Amino acid sequence: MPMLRRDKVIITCAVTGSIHTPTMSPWLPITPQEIADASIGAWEAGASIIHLHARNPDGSPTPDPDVFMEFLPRIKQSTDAVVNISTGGGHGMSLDERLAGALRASPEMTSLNMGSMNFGLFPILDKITDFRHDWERHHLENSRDFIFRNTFKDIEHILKVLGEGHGVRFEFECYDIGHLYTLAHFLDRGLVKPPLFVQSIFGILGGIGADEENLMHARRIADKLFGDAYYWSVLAAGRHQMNFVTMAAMLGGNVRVGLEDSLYIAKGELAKSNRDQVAKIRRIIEDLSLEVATPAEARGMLGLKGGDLVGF
Ligand code: KMH
Ligand code: ZN
Repeated sequence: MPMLRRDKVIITCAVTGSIHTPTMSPWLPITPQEIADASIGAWEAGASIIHLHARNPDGSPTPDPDVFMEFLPRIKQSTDAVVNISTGGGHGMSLDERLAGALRASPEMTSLNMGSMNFGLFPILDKITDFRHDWERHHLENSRDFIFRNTFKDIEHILKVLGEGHGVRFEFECYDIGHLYTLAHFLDRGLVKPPLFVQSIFGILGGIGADEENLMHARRIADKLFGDAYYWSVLAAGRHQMNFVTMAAMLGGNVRVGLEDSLYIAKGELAKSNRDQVAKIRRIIEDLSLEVATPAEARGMLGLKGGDLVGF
């Protein structure tokens, strides 16, 4: 059976996201300065790709391109990291809003979510009673009745405006096995080009659960659908983060860590920085006698346009 490609291990760090809220951790990067510093720290520790969202001063997610432009140039000046901008944005944003930052910045990579789904953040409400900001409770509560919309038309639109229009390549976010088949459909139609960077996601309520059987199944089906036309990466939410990415590295995959996906560095211990999570998985990867990819190596593997062709 054809197998996924294995070169060095690409570490992606997703430094802030739009899931967690300021009450959950004092270490969550919020301001442009904090997001830039977190990105630089993650790169110093060994991340070659930085996956980015933006936030307002109160910590709520924002699609405002002006906010992205406050931290993107700082990251570019201080690192050679690949900048990957989210097109998933945050709950409640329209598709146009979700694309605004990426269209302004014309980065080397963006995320591309491969299906519509329920995206349940509300179970976190059981663990927190006092929130620092009113918006946090609403944000979590609203997820009971929110569809994270990524229709076939939406996906085609993103492929056209960012892929064709800006030479962007994609982190294909796959929250369930069906999303792999959707990606295969776009591959069959020639609308996405190998090598694909498939991000298998485990443990989001509404998507596939964080069970090892699912990790193996995702790998098997991705091998079957994409053969050597893809690189596989894995992220898992919350306490499943480190063990799932470790298993992915052992199985020939790449890894994503960062405070977007988990606020913890060990059981019951909040991560004080994105850097610490990257350093931890880097140690594990190297202890497994695997090598971590530099940003230049990641660019070569994924066929990126280069850091000199971005719009920031
Ligand atoms: N928050 C992750 C589970 C995106 O930004 O487009 C998925 C994600 C989506 O990173
Ligand atoms: Zn994201």
